[in-house]
Amino acid sequence: MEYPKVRKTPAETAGSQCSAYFTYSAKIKTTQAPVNLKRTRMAKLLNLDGELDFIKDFIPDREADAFLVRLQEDLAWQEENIIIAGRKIQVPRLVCWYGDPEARYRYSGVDHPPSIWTETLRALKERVETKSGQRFNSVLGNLYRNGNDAMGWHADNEPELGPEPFIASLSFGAERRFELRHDKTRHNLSLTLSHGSLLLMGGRLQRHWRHRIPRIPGMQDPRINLTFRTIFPKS
Ligand SMILES: O=C(O)CCC(=O)C(=O)O
Repeated sequence: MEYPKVRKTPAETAGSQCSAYFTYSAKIKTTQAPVNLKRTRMAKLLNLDGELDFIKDFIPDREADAFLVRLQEDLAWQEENIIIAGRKIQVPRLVCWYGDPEARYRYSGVDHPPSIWTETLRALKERVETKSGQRFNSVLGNLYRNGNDAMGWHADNEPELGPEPFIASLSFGAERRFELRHDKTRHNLSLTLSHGSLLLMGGRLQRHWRHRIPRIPGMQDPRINLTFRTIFPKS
């Protein structure tokens, strides 16, 4: 099976040993020293397996406000049950799955045939593709109705995503904390996913790191997250 080549990171181009990079302004906390990357065009965090790129103001506020409303109203949000250790559990958020017809995705014991792209999702996909230089054939939507909705520790490492999944994660609405934990070193990173921001994940990130969106008790505001993905259908 052929996988599209993931664009080289600036660090790789420069011949560096570093495999994690941030090219945009972001405050990132690690378990070691907090790193403020505001003034650094490209910061290198050594010995971290994977690639992250954070673009805080990818979609301007006013436009992002309109997307939040439209996505909430137009998408086919559903409750979802997953199977964990043989038990059926309802996930604490609403979900939807859109994409090209071949982009069937199976995770947590549930098969996801895609709905047909809406005009809004297609337009957002094209903007994200232009920015990232990657192509996507599907998108997973998550609607966090309030701070009680969350996503537990996981990696997006299903076989149909390929060996080095490239995932573009677009956020609208309430700010939520995105936490990453390295499987072996237990190193932690945390960043705030804000309204209109774009997070790009690539390289070996899904192999070595888990991520989650923790609960914020008492918080009332909704948030929508769209993760654009490439599914490689089973041959
Ligand atoms: O809501 C988020 O930002 C995270 C979404 C996520 O981890 C996923 O869809 O796998």
